[in-house]
Amino acid sequence: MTTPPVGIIMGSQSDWETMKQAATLLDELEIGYETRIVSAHRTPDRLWEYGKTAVGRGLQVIIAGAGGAAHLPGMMASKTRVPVIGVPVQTRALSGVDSLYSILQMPRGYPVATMAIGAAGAANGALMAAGILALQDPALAARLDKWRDDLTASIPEEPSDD
Ligand code: RP5
Repeated sequence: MTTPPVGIIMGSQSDWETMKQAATLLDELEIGYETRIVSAHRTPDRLWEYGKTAVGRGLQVIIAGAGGAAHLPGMMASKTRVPVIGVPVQTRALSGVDSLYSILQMPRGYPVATMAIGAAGAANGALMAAGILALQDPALAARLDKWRDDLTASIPEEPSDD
């Protein structure tokens, strides 16, 4: 089976609701992806295997979402040089600030491109991945430019009561 360019991974089934936003955007931009539940704490061997094989399999970007003690994106970045985009999933206890801090503050040498908390972060993760892939793919670059132009055109100049 051919490996798609993007891996969307998440710490739990409960993260899928958020991470779906990334999948939807990749669909819109016609970018191939795979989805996996890879938990830093519950399935550490799966995380290790995914990271160890990422380059060899041909993954080009990994979008990793997790909540709470969100170690998945950082641990994945420690295991592979494939760029990791981290999505802090919103939590009930601390509103996702816990996830954000867990993902954001990486030590020198192992970067994670950290997005905003929640759904917007997941969507932006996909757009960030698209921007990286578009550097080497003119057709994708054109689709991404059009997506951005369409968004701009959809913003009204004045607010309405409807
Ligand atoms: C993290 O714990 C997951 O990324 C998830 O956001 C959070 C809660 O997981 P569940 O208890 O809902 O499976 O590992």
